[in-house]
Amino acid sequence: MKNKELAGIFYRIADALEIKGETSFRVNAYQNAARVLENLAEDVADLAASNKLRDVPGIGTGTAEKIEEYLRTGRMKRYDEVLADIPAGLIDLLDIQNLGGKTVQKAWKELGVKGLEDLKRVIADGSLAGLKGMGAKKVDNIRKGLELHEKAKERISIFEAASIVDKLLPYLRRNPKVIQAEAAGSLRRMRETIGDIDILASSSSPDGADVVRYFTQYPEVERVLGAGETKSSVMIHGPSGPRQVDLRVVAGSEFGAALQYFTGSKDHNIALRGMAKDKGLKISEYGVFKGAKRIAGRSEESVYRSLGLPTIPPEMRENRGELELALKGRLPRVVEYDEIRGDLHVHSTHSDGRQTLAELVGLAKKMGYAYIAVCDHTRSAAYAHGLSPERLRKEMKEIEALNAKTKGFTLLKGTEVDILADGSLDLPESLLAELDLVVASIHSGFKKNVTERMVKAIQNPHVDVIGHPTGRLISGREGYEVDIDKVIAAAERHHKALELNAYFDRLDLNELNLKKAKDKGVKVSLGTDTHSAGGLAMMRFGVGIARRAWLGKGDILNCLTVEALKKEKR
Ligand code: DGT
Ligand code: CA
Ligand code: CA
Ligand code: ZN
Repeated sequence: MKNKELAGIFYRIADALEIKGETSFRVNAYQNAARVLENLAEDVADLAASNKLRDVPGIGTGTAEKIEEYLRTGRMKRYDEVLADIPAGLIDLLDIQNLGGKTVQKAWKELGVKGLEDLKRVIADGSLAGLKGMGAKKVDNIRKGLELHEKAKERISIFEAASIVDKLLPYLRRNPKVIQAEAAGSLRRMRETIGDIDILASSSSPDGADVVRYFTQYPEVERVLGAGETKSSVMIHGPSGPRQVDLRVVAGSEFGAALQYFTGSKDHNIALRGMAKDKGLKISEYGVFKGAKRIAGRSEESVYRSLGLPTIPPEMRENRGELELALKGRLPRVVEYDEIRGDLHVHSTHSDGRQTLAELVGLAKKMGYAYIAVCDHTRSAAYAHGLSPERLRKEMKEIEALNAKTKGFTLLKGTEVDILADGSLDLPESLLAELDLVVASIHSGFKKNVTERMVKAIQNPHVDVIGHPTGRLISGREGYEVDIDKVIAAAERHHKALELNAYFDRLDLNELNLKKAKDKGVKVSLGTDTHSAGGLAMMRFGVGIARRAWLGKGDILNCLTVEALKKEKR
């Protein structure tokens, strides 16, 4: 549908007129047209085709002609004219809260401000505050708006997005008018980072205004960016600042279709729409239609079923071949969140973790696990209070004592042994041989023969897993200079596993490398690398990424029973 696209164009025209100092009458006319288009249930192109555009309240002859021109030619003369003599950077400034077209106009004409960088400069040097009618208070508000604007543009970690949504969804579901509420968008697909958070709710009232109002009253809302009858955008407090959350409210009969649509990905949806077309059906956020008749839409299952497809797990919806396989009935079965029996990379107070072994047992049992592998650091990781062979032996004794008095749960004796500069390991062979699980990781010399060192570690018969194999941090460290294809090939040759470190800032290997590993038959070991009490819960992000990489139960060590896991070790 071009509705949104056209609304955006009319908003831009209104913005531009405001900057030019046009009368508010003109400006309002375009804003109203944009709002009408935004809330239009029908496809604007259908209305134009059947000559009904002028019947829509709020769309006059002039607006209708502009819409028709755009639908016909892909351009709008008025838009081009209005924007021609305004620096593009100025238009973007209008997205900033507390900064209106009139102020932008003054800043432009009197201070030469042409974009974001200029705006920051005139705020910093005081010249904006010096303009007539401005003052410190107003500028302070603009500065706050600017900070929010910059924050809102950053992608956030999946952990941060999940923390916001985990509290927001129960709040929404408490409202008696809310039938269902779910996260959609990239969060539901478990992407490693999230642009904005998309929430979908269905409501029992005829319009969604009550639910929208309730949403904007959520105590964690810092600012309401917009609120209409069926949708709203707000900024909500997150662990590291306010983040944008979009809400859509639909009727119960449309919930499945809307959830499917707003989960995306866009590419998956485009491909799905093509498949629907091939079957003579039409799919939209409102349902699946055969002619004018809606044949599906209440549940997501009904939407996929009406197209002859099984429900595709959200994490797989990236148009990477999942639809073609599903159509042939050959969609791979990806690992389920509850098929994970344990965590294979956990730190304790013996090195730099904050939980004692006994506390870890309690936390792991709460997760429903049958085992965890205690993998503390070794001596050369001095910053992490790494263990000497003697201290590791002491830890192993303690683990044995705990296991002896714990039923139905096993602490595996493990290590996260440092891979040293020459590729040798930071523990003697004899000690490595006594452990249940040896994870070998690089923690220093990120640019020094990393590939060779990892391959050498893989060749060591005692090593089971290579930890965080690329060393990248999502928040900003590029990682090792490593040829990951060579590492995967070595792991294949020696039947070793590679880690999927589930800590939200690592997610290493990433989904593309995991897919490569799976295709070569290399097994994957999931570990949260937790150092704190909340850390074990990071597993869900790891499983999400595993599902995005199409890993199944058989590809993952953590799906084995503790007996099978020990046997794997030979
Ligand atoms: P993000 O927010 O950048 O992490 O990624 P998404 O996937 O959450 O994207 P967003 O928030 O722009 O849109 C949410 C979903 O809405 C998206 O995954 C699919 C759907 N959607 C948005 N725009 C379009 C569109 O133009 N066509 C189709 N078919 N779907 C769209
Ligand atoms: Ca989104
Ligand atoms: Ca969105
Ligand atoms: Zn590590």
